[in-house]
Amino acid sequence: MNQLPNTAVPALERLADTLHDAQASGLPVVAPGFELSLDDAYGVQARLLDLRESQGERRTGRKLGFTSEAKMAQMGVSELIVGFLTDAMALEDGGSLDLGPLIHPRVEPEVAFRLGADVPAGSGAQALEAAIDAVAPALEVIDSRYRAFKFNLAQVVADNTSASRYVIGPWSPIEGDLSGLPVALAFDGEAVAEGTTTDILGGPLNTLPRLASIAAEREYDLPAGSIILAGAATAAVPLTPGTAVRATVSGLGSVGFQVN
Ligand code: OOG
Repeated sequence: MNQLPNTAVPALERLADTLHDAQASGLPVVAPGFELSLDDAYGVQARLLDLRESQGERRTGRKLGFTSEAKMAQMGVSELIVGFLTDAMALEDGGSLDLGPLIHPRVEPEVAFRLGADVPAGSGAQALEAAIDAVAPALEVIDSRYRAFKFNLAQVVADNTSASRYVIGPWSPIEGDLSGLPVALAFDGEAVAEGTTTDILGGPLNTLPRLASIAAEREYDLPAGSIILAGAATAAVPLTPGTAVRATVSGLGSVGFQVN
């Protein structure tokens, strides 16, 4: 037989394929047993994006993770990470989320930015900040493809930072530094998590230089219209069927969806 031994298939490609299949099937996988560098992990993530684009999905932006103490403490990691967003992950404000294809989804209240101009790779923090034209309250649904949400930093980067779905509320122009705004997450009208926008790196605008440096290092552009999720202000809360979910960011408004 001329069959190639398994080791001939690069382990990183196999990891990307495994994570892609887990996301599509809703069946979790065990985190890889081999040492994964952060560089390799971003490479796996880039392959996941290629796989999704080859299936017709379109990039819509980037999301940051571990930008608050609450999230770092919840997950036991301490470095900011970036993942990608696609149109297939977007839910309408006021829409519904089908839990069927998901593994163990959790939701987080966030702040989103929108780019009004192209930011070519390597443009730097000032260009990115200058290109932001609006801010909105947002919700992110994360759904680790790893069993029991158990991973280290490189493993969660490889899994596209657990990105699963996102919902954007009403856009408004940016006024002030956006710090100190109370953030609340409610299930069926009852608060389940609370924080303030200061919990996101002292203010969500402070995430932009970090995104600019990761985008420069990883050599990707951020086209006009891109959405940037600045990361959760609170710990993530597990989703249950039948729940009405709403995030409110004082001064920016609110955003919600219904879980089916
Ligand atoms: C990783 C995603 C973290 C955030 O806002 O901090 C994240 C995870 O917790 O599974 O999106």
